[in-house]
Amino acid sequence: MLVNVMRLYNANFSPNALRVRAVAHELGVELEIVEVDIRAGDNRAAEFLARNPNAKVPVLEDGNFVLWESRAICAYLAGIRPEAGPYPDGLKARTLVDQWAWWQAIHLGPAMQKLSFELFLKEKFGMGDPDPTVVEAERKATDQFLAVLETGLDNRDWIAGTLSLADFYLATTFMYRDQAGISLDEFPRIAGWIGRLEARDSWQKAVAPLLALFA
Ligand SMILES: N[C@@H](CCC(=O)N[C@@H](CS)C(=O)NCC(=O)O)C(=O)O
Repeated sequence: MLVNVMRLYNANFSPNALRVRAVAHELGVELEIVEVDIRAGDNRAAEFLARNPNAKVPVLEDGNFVLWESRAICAYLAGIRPEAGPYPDGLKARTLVDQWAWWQAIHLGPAMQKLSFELFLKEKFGMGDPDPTVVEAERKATDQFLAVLETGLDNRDWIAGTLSLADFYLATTFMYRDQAGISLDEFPRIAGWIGRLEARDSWQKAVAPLLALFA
């Protein structure tokens, strides 16, 4: 029987694509990776825009079914392997995963991304000096959000109780923490949690192509 392998339109530098690769490895779902060269503008080509009019990676293609937005893609993959458990069926358990997922997408993620951009990626891509006003505001916001996450990890190894999609979503936010000068010294539970997550085979496999870019 011919098995249809799903295709992931990916960019190795992208934390949004990283979260999909990590979840796919965790689930044991095989993906055919199609690298999209963002710097060369491949994401603005008509063929790509037909798949995602936002001109962004990641995009998943499962036969004729095309899906964008990394968290939606992760939820779809988890639905293919429900027995693996990172997106539980129970209403309360699933909604807790969603709670942290939305919070990461709307609050923690943007604050930490802006800090990483100002303090690391801007220079890396030759886009000028950090803006001190943005750095100050986002550092303050990041500290407040990290305190919330620290409290959320009280008495638990994983943010929603058992390992879930939310842990992977949150973890991608921490990708450039050292380069952005985000210290976890005052957040020992976060430090323990990210250490556990980053030690997983799935994460190691997914992050390798990104680390290679900055080696
Ligand atoms: N909310 C989207 C964000 C996707 C996104 O911002 N992708 C970036 C790479 S990290 C991208 O493709 N940027 C290309 C561009 O904007 O030109 C998701 O989670 O998938």
